[in-house]
Amino acid sequence: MNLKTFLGAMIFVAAGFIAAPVAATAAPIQTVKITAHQWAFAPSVIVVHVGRPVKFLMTSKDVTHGLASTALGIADTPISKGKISTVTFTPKKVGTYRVHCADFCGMGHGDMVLTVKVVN
Ligand SMILES: [Cu+2]
Repeated sequence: MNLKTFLGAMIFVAAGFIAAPVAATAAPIQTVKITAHQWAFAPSVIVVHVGRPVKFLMTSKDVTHGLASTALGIADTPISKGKISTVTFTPKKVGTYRVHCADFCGMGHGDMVLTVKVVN
């Protein structure tokens, strides 16, 4: 190993030490349990943070519901009775997002809303 290679290796190792604490302090994923039922989500309001990944663990007490939000980056995810559906997203912008149930679930479907408040 010549000097140039050695110095290169040392910089590589040093960069690893510098990078490690940054990775360790990254915001841990926020997990939120959500239960859907005709015709509401419980909890109905969820507070999340810009840049912090969020994982929703969702289940239904009755029929199939769903969640989807282009604005929040939530992929269209069905929520079925007796199953746990998960969806992960990272909020990008502060705001209050009204996310409607994405699967027709009966009379009150139009009013079935999950409010997601994105804060810093
Ligand atoms: Cu619905």
